[in-house]
Amino acid sequence: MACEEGLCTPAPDVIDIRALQQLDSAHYLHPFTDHKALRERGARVIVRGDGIYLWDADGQRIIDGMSGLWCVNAGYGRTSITRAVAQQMDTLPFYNSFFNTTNVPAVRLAARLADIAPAGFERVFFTSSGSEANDTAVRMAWRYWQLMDQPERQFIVSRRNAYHGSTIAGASLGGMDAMHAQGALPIPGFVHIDQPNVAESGAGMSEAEFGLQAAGWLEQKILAVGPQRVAAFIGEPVQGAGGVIIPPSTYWPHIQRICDKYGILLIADEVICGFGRLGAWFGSERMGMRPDLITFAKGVTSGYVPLGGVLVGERVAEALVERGGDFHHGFTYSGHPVACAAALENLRILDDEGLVERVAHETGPCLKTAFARLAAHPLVGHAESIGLAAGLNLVRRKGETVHDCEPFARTLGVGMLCRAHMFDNGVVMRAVGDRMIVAPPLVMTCAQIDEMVERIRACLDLTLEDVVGRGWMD
Ligand code: PXG
Repeated sequence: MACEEGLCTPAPDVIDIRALQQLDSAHYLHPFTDHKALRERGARVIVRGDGIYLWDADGQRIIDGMSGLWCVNAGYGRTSITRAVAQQMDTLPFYNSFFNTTNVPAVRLAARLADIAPAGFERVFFTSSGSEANDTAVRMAWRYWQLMDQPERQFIVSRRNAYHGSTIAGASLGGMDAMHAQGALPIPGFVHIDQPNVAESGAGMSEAEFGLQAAGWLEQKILAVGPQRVAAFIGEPVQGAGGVIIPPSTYWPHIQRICDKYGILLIADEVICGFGRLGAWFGSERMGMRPDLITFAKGVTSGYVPLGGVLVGERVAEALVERGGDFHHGFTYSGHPVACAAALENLRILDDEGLVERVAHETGPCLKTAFARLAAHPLVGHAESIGLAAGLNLVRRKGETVHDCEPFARTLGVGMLCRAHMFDNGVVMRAVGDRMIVAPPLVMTCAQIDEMVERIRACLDLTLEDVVGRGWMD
């Protein structure tokens, strides 16, 4: 039916937007979406991207402050990735890696990833998403302990408010109450500790002290479960979807000590933090972690084609490879040649253009300075950044420290109000409650960071007018 109406052709100038929106709401179930509410509004149709910009079907140019969904690290419009993909499709669009076969891009990518990964990571297992990567890491952790003659080690410790994906294991690892509440999650054996959120829980102590205290929650959980029953702890170096929650510098080193003390595997979920987001190839390096498994997705291909995977450290690789025999796990698209070709070209771009170093030494510091300026805004209680990820808290009353700020009542939905202004004014910024976050493409220049931040400031002004007008602020 869509084709009869001419809607199969993607050229934006021939798209009847309203008709497309109607078809969208009639047929397309979007992820994490209230469809009844969406039907009223109609979805925004994004038709084109170039560099840090997107265009919608109404012709509005939008600064993509979220890199698609934390993934378009190399920016839009990279024709060399398109060419690599087309060439691979012409040569070999698909072949599987089961039954003693392999393909050229998958092998080259595995070797390239071993090159850029932290020392001791020589092997990689490919998936098509971050959720599958985390499921794979859990299955590897369980298999590892079986092979170590400790099969009772089955508990996985994760953190509240974490996001690790939407498969059954991913959603169980995640600490999102709303996801669990929709039924039968988390599955048994997945337990959670609180996140190291300074603003929320760190009152009355230094950041360094709070980092140690928050890491100590892991030890308490291990002791409560029984150390001989815990398989692994999983965490993002910096929590992304949870709201760019940057832990104190003492946190990860202490988590590492605790994992070492009890022999527990450490899984770093680098789905967001990997491939330059924090100004290093992997966030683990930046945060002082020595993980056993690293899960990745998103930035490995800059989102051009779906790909994820698990980098497997020495300890687990030795057991799985040398003693494990057949690992009964895998996906049709593990090592998909087209996805791997896209990743190889994407990694070449990140490397040749020095984008990871640029985040560390140039654009990361620019974002930090720009967000520090936003902290002076009357609505902003607290603003911070790391690499090219940043967050600010909207508050009813500012205070001397983050702990003295008075938040808005959650039910007012001030974050969503602010996000709507961003949406209308051509900048994508996410709202996590009343925390507003950005994670722009790594190609964003300092001048473009200033352009983005000035738009954000204008939208904060509009939000301020709203909340004052509604009597929500003195
Ligand atoms: N781990 C982390 C840390 C993620 O951020 C996943 C795993 C799952 O990846 P896949 O490829 O299966 O989606 C993610 C995904 C948001 C948002 O609102 C973030 C993600 C996905 C959807 C929404 O910030 N991250």
